[in-house]
Amino acid sequence: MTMPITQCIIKLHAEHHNLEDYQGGVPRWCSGCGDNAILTAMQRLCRDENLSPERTVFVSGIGCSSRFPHYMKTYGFHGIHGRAFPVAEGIKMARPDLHVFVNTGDGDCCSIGAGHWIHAIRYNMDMTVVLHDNHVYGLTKKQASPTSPIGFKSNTTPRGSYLEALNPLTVTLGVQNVSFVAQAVDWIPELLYDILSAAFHHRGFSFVRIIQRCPEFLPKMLEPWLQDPQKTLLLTHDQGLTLSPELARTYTNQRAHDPSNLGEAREIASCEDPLPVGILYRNPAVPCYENLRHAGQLRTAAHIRTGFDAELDRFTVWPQAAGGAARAA
Ligand SMILES: Cc1ncc(C[n+]2csc(CCOP(=O)(O)OP(=O)(O)O)c2C)c(N)n1
Ligand code: SF4
Repeated sequence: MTMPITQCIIKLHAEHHNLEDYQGGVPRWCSGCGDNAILTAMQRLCRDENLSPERTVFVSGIGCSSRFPHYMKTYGFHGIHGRAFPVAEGIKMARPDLHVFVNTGDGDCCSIGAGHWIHAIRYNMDMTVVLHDNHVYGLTKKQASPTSPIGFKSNTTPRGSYLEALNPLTVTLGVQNVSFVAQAVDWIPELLYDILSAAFHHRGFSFVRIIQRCPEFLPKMLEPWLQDPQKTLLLTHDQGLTLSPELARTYTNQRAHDPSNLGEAREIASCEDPLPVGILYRNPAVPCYENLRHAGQLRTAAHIRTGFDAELDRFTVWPQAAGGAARAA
């Protein structure tokens, strides 16, 4: 049956989304905080992909960056410190049809949430993961995080931190079933957008580390990279990013890198100066856990109810049973 033209127009209108459709509460981040740029890029991506807000969910842990879901007008879950991944995995298992995003800080992901992070990489569920790496615990006012540079003076390391920083890229690239790893910086909006877009289009666990400015607690730290374009190494490839002429003129330090080459991705990831920006690794052939488990299939309302009833029955004490024992399942 064909749809009348008026209904078609109404449907088209209803399904087209503007930027405002994704803009939630007014962000409370400090002025100049890199989280603002990440939010803008993400809202643009949602608009350009015309994602249905009611079929999109942002999941976070705890931290300044984890306030992200409040600022998106989609579904959201501002969760428990370090636990964004298991929540997101549960959502994806129950509703594989949803677009799932995770926003996590370097403390949230690489410190208290590190165990969940490692296993989430291995499960390779289809979600876009944004690591807001500002190298510090921002929300709790300046404690060292695993990615803080050696010598960094903070409330927990008043004499300067003693250890080399953990590298989230090499860690992720070292885990079985890794399928997508990229690095962006909050101050090059064009690349930030393109990298988030590539991550979104990858089917699997897309891990994007974004080097994020925290002017409140590390005001000068990233200044050298902002001042000198030679300190940034842009990764280019026809299977990766293509640069606009303007960007290519400014950032002349470039390297052709095939994102299917895991060995080379690991080598590039271990370099911090110049800072690699682009897609390090992509392997679309890695299976997603939700597909291996056929998640979402057979999950009609009737099936869910039957399963739920059966589960409750297992623990029901039936009055007619001798001695009040639980009925055998
Ligand atoms: C179980 C638990 N432990 C500690 C805290 C305190 N806490 C809240 S946020 C945070 C660190 C946040 O740092 P990060 O994840 O890097 O995010 P940022 O604020 O820098 O964006 C800590 C330790 C908490 N909320 N819950
Ligand atoms: S403390 Fe740092 S991370 Fe938190 S909102 Fe301010 S600038 Fe951003």
